[in-house]
Amino acid sequence: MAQPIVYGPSYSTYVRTVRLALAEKSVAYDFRHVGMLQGEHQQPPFLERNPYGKVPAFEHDGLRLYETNVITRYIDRAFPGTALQPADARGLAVMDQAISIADTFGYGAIVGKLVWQRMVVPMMKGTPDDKTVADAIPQIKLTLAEYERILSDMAWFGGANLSLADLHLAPIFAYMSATPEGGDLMGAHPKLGAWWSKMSARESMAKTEPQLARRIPPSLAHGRTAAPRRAPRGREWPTPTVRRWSETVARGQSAAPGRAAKRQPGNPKRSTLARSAAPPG
Ligand SMILES: N[C@@H](CCC(=O)N[C@@H](CS)C(=O)NCC(=O)O)C(=O)O
Repeated sequence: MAQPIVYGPSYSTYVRTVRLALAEKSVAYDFRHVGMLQGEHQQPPFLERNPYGKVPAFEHDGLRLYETNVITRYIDRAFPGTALQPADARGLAVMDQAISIADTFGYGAIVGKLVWQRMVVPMMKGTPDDKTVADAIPQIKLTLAEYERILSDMAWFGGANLSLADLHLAPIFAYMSATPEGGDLMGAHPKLGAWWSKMSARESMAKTEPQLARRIPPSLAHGRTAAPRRAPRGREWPTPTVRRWSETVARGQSAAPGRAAKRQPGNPKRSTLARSAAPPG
């Protein structure tokens, strides 16, 4: 049997979820980078793998898949090793509920707004839009409160054993906890905090640590003013993670200018990453 192939950048939360599933099952795989910040996910040949222009895409023995939920379920069913889905209907429902909340409500507020403004915009020498962050906070608080309630006294999202839900949430929490707001947001939820301590210490998390973008498109970076280096109360800012990220990007930029994302005929959509990076207003 051939090794599966994962297509996408390691810094994508959804790509990391797929890689976490493979790591938890101890499945060897090929990992092919797709430069999302350069718009490669919205150009051929990636569009042949996912015409909707979203990462990740996946291939195994000629079977091509996209949509993280579909890919991770396939991985769990197709490969031997620890089951990543509960056997009972209630556990499965809890797992599905947690994943659905992340997809529908959590990702957009946490990654699309908070993480984007606090980590990606400064990385591109832009000024974070505090209003975007403030607007996202109620939705993030609701999402975390729901996770705290759903987790209840279970060890993992779905019961006594790690499940796909834990792997969907972990990459999002990893980024959120690196923002200045992350500590306070998580501090309000002790069960979630205990879950995160366990989850973030897993070997699979170390194995899938994002390799942050080496370069960003000049179209996104050009003309932006340096972000004010504010020091939120009681917190070093930028955090070591953000500083490493910014430095890596800065090195990549000076070494080799990135390619600007090109619009393709018939595919005029810009990346949501690019869209959200637009200056406020
Ligand atoms: N429903 C998709 C969502 C994947 C997704 O949103 N991926 C993000 C990166 S984490 C992406 O491709 N963003 C690029 C864009 O929207 O242009 C899945 O479950 O795989």
